Amino acid sequence: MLKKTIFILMLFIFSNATFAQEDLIINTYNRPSTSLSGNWNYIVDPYENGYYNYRHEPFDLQATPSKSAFFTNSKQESPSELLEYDFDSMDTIAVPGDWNTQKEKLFYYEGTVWYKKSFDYVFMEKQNRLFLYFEASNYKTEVYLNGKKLGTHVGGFTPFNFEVTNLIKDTNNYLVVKVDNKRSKEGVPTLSTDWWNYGGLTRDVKLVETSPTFVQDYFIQLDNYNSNKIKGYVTLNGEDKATKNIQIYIPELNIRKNIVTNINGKATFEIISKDIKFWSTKNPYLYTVHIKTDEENITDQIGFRSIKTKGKQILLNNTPIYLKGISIHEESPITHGRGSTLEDAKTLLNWAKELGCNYVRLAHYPHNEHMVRLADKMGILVWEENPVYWTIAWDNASTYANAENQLAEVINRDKNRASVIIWSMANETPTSPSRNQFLTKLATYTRAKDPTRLISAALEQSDYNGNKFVRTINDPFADVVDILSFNQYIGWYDGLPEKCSQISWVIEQDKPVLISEFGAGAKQGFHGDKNTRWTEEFQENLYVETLKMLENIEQLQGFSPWILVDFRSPRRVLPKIQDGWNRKGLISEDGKKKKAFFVLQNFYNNKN
Ligand code: GCB
Repeated sequence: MLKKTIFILMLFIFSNATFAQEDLIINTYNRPSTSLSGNWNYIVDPYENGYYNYRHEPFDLQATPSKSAFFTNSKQESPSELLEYDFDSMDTIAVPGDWNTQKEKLFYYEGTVWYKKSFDYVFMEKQNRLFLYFEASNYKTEVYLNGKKLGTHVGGFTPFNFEVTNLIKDTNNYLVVKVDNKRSKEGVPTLSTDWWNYGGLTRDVKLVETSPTFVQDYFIQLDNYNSNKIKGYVTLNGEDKATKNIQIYIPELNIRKNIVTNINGKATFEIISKDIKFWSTKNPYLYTVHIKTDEENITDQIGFRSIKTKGKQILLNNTPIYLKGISIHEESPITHGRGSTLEDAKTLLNWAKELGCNYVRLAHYPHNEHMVRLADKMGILVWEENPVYWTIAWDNASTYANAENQLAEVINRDKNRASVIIWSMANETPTSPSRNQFLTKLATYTRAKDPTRLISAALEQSDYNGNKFVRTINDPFADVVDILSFNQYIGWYDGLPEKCSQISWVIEQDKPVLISEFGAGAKQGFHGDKNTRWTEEFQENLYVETLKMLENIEQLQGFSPWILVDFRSPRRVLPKIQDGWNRKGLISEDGKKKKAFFVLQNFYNNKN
């Protein structure tokens, strides 16, 4: 009983501490908005001196916080007044952008940085509402506008928003944001990862203006089991949300579907049409869909396709598809920091296309919205992933709530994207009863929230009945997923590439198999024989041997080798070779292709 009470109490504390994702505004991509991107003043605050008083009590919990609290953005009012900060005379940093690659001194910094932006705002219509929308901020974010706390968000890769209608002024608003990227054992991800912990307001921050009652959310997808049916829901937010007329208007299909909201502002619908042109990798057709109310006309570009599995097959529009993929980290090939722009997305996805891909694994956390929007346009299927990576505090209730919240936020954002076909729960997590329970709960939650997509996780392989040369998947979570995916590094962490020819696979699950990772490190331009580590020849040979080995897996439906481009990782310290980079890219960080790129390209070009 006591345990249960503590659990409920923790959930309560946690849910107060995080943003309630139910309020997330969908499709800010196509709504009227004002970006706050540009230069912001910042203060580096490793001791969180602007957050806690000297008794380590948070200023923002005090009835009358002192002017020392950074969120008050105070100014010295007389020459004799003691005040030990001043945002306006501080250096500036660009938003969006990580701090590590913008400021040399902050390259390895993990801790708190305060951001301040002053701005004016004039409403387009007086009666409208205004929301402050963060596309992402890594990792824990406290937001204050004009001296008032708006809330806290936890998680580095998903959007969140706060209503600011009643706080905003025509001139001289000041937005103060505390971003803390300290890693923690209970975090998602946790202490140890193999990527750079870029801190800061890594994606855009914007003001979204809406009418008093507005379209907050919608889910408009093809029915997986009836390809003449588009179905879903629309949800309104506002005082006038009940019994409101909404029209779903799709001009190209001649569809005008009128629906009426219930008391909660929600309307569900089904539309039958025999003329739907299906979205596919070969013809990524997107319809312009209008969601109209008396006050608003929200438009979105939505593709209609079905995705399901049957035995060992993956069916896109009821036709088997082989996933020719590659894994990608969200790192900019242009700035070599956290990627966030359309230009970054174009460079990465064009490389994937050049490689012959029809599929990408966006590892190991949700990437920015440009990536999935562009994948929709380019006809590239997408695996999206929750940052439940390696070891996680499986028994901690708030860790679970955090993981679920991050997943909910990315599903909310991307649930209308045709390209997104897989929600991945986790990567390389060690099996145990509490881990199995954690992941199963996440999968159940995801299925309820989005019954239209497939569930997977990057699992691990193991010896079959103690035989080192026979490999299998022995993981209870394999029974839960729709697609059986696993990472394997035979030839790199496990022997030399020639070992691949000695390995056979016994996979007992009657499910499609996707190899979520394989790879080898190579320094672009370093040459030698095929058994010399770090040479392009080693990596090339590993690809040749691995592709031969994997083709013997009867259920194999594709893979996403590790990885498109070399990426920064503090774990990778070997001088002259790694120098802080994970070298398993098929392309170097400065855009040069390695030999293995062409092995995979050739394989994909010859594969239907
Ligand atoms: C893995 C991880 C990935 C690493 C990769 C590596 O299994 O999933 O995050 O970067 O191996 O390079 O070791």
